[in-house]
Amino acid sequence: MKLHTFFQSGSAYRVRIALALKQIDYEPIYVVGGLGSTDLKRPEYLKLNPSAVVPTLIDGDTVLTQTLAIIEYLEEICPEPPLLPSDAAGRARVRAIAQVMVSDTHPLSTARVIDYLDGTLDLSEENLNSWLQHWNERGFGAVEKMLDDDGMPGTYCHGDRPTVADIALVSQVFVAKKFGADFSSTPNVTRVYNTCMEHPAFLDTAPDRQPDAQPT
Ligand SMILES: N[C@@H](CCC(=O)N[C@@H](CS)C(=O)NCC(=O)O)C(=O)O
Repeated sequence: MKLHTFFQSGSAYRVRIALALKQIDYEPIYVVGGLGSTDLKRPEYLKLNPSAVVPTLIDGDTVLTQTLAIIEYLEEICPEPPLLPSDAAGRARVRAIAQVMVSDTHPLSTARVIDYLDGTLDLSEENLNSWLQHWNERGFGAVEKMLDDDGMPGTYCHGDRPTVADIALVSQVFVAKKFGADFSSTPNVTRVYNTCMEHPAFLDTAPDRQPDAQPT
């Protein structure tokens, strides 16, 4: 497999974690010039990923985009260890937590959205920071309640082993930390994050441990 990736991409981090948990080897292809760079807008790359984003996973002739779809593909071709619970209600809960992070929260703090707010709409730095804080706090506030309210025991989001929910939570904590998000009012999120960061699959794939990492 080949993975188009960039160290600072929270989305690519998700797929790196899933590949590591399933112990699938891959060849990384690093974005040149960073997120939002012309490298992602080359016609050859747009053929693979029309949204001009990372990650893209190539498995033989199969081109895969969108992290949740990629992770579910990996789950189907390599079921062990499972990243989804065995029961329907559990799978729905895990997917719901993941979607609060991946679908509701992450898109509002991507490079293209920041560039538009900052460049096209000329938002002040103060208002841009307020935007980023607001949507991240809202997303993590929702996940905090989901982890708190339904009494699901365990050290991870759902029981005692990592699932897609943990992958989504950890990658978004990384994104939110870049913007200086405050996690003092989300103890469950912090607890799960700390648990995950003791696991080599989360730690070794972390942005600052990637070969393409640059000083920030
Ligand atoms: N929903 C997409 C999001 C992909 C995405 O936004 N990737 C970011 C990096 S985390 C990116 O490539 N951004 C470039 C840009 O915004 O121009 C997924 O889950 O794959």
